[in-house]
Amino acid sequence: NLSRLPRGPGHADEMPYCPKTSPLIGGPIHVTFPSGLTLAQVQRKNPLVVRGGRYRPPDCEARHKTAIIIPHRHREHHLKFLLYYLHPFLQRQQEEDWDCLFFHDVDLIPEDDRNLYVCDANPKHAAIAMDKFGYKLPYKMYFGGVSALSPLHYLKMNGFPNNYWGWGGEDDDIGVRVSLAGMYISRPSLKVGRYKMIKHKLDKGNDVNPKRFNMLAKTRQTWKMDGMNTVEYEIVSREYLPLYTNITVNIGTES
Ligand code: NGS
Repeated sequence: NLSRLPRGPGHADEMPYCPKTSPLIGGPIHVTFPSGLTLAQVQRKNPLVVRGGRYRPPDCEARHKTAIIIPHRHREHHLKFLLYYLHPFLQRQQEEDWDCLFFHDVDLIPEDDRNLYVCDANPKHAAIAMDKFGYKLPYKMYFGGVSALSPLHYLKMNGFPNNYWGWGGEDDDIGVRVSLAGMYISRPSLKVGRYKMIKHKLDKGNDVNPKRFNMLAKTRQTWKMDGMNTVEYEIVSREYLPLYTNITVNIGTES
């Protein structure tokens, strides 16, 4: 029976694949920010999420495996709200582990269950309708907020640039890399790719980068020489917390 596969090494039990469309998926999500929310409450609401923030459906074999990467610094307050929505959202989509990478701003909350956190044949831009832009794209080439790449997509575009410091432009550079590497940007519908941003002031120590336009003009010349093949970092710590894995890296300073 092809619909039944072993659960992997160490698992004698066999389970059917989850249905192609999860029966748990609803439609729009009403996003509010409960005051006094704690991570302990989020943990209690998500008893099947295990160490490091992992989840697998308890009674079927997931068809999709996604890792959510949420770069952040001094933004635990936003992370808490994101985890509050993201864990139940992903559980309704019946996913586990990963072979697909979601790069996720810490302050964006998905507002529709049908926005599936799975990879497409091409790099996907998921955050196409944000409340602060009136639920439409701010400009045609916008690739910021939430995007999804398979490891193969990531390799083809030589990953992300390493030389953008401060605010702005890095997401545009990544969008340009997608097309320079011969790929297209896929997008969900405007109805589904909706996000609410947690309102906040500009981060301290993250000033607007005055060099970003000059750098963007040169992406075509630089993308093969700067990216995944030149990234340098040092892992400071890796903590397997109940709701997420917290990896702290030292990326040095602007040279
Ligand atoms: C563009 C920035 C992007 C940024 C987008 C939305 O102007 O990095 O605005 O910004 N590009 C450049 O500066 C070259 S937002 O309104 O979300 O803060 O993502």
